[in-house]
Amino acid sequence: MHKQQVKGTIRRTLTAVCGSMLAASSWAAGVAQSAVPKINDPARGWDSLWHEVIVDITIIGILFAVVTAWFVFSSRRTADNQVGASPKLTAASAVGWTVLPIFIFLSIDLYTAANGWVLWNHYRDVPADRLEVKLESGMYSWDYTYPNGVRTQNELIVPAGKPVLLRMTSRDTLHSHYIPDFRVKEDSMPGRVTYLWFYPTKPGEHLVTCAEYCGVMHSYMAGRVIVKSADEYAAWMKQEETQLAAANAPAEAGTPAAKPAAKPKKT
Ligand SMILES: [Cu+2]
Repeated sequence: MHKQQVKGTIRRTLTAVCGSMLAASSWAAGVAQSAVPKINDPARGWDSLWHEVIVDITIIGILFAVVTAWFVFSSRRTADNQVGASPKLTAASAVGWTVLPIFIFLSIDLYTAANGWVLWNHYRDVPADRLEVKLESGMYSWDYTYPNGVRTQNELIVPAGKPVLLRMTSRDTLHSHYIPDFRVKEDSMPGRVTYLWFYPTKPGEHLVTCAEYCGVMHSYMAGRVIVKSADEYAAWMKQEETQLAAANAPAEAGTPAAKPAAKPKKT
């Protein structure tokens, strides 16, 4: 009796200690996560899902090849003029041979589909801290406009370490803005705004191409994403802003000068 009471006390103490440790670790994990905002880059999820699909279909392919080879071997002719006879399956084995493969295939399909759905939601979940650029596509160019009015054509220049959101539309027909390295592709179409986002982490250049047949020059509709370091990007943007201001200056200076000329003459 006394031993049972001691055992009970030890069990309760262990449960309480383990529970406290779990609570403390999850609290610490929560604090760590909130302190450093983590960007859930869908490109990495895309890669791991692709890898998973390749592994799955390889295993299934090998499995079916082995089973088929076994059937071919076990059903081979063993004597001259042998007449084959198919074995009668019992009801249980007939159902087993039908249901089990279906169950295996459907389980893998459903599992992959569920992972694909989670990944798709990551693609739609744009980080709040981002660079937002407008894109107008047209036969045959990609025209980007930055928030400060700076424009580029066929070259999207972005800083490393910041997610980039493209809000896209088209001035003529259907195009598809495809950046293979960042695992993103989204249609741009007239009369509608679509979006995609990607996360460049280090300086480099990446191909942009149109993934929707849009006309005879479709295959020439290529561009680049140029990822610069944060400092280089800031310097480039400053230079572009200066050029933009200089280009707009004559028009702005001309506006007040035109006002007196517009005054009606006193008679
Ligand atoms: Cu196109």
